[in-house]
Amino acid sequence: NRLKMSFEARSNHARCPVAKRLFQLMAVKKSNLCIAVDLPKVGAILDLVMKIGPHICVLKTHIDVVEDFNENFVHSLVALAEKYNFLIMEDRKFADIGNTVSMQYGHGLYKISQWADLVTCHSLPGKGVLDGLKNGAVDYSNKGVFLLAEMSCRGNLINEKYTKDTMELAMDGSNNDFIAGIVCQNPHVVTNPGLIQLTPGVQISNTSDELSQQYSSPQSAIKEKGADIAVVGRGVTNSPNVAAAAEEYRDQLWSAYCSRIES
Ligand code: BMP
Repeated sequence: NRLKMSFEARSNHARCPVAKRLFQLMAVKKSNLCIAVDLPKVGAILDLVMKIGPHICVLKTHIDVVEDFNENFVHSLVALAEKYNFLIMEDRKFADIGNTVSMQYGHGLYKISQWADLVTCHSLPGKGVLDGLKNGAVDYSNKGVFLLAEMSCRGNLINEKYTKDTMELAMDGSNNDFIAGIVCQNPHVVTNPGLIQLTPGVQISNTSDELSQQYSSPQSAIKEKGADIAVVGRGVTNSPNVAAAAEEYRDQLWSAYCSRIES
């Protein structure tokens, strides 16, 4: 049962090298917190990352909300990722035919494959979307994908069959060296201990926003929903003291993980 296993033990089951690296990083850093930095200005993002860097295992970006994007920005992000030892995930949610996602991943303004260790991807187009992403990376052996099997927002159209079929796609022998994990909301989706469950929609002080987002507490995300890594966005970024907020979420999430594997 992967929910009872330590991240160290699970690193031996990972087929994707980046997932292995991430399991080990989490164990060493004692963090299963991913922060979503959904801010429009480069300066504000870098300022925030310098404060939260010590507490996170993954920094999640939406590069297309940045108004003053430039190449130096991604160089600075990569330097901060090395300094504080975290991975960068671009939450692009690729969802097109292979040829298109290959260009979206490797080319265009953002050249995502050059700086993001991890990306998110919808399973909707099927195997072609993964082949396209592999094609868009110069060397995909140091890259990984998180496939969306479920979403956190109220009213989303994903059903049980879609989730099950997504897991079949993820476990397919030709993809499993590239799939680092699964984005989902319940503990029964991910059974393979080598895959990492990423769960967004986590906040301490709110249960929803005005645009259908639904939140659970750090404890519920880890112990009831089966998250390995929890994604926290506005719970930290809207806080008056982001460093203290990041530390608080990190402590709560890590204790919940420790109590899950010990119980
Ligand atoms: P917040 O904690 O501020 O609601 O941010 C959640 C983050 O996680 C956003 O960046 C959003 O795009 C992402 N996300 C989500 O909320 N639900 C999902 O099902 C998948 C996501 O990637």
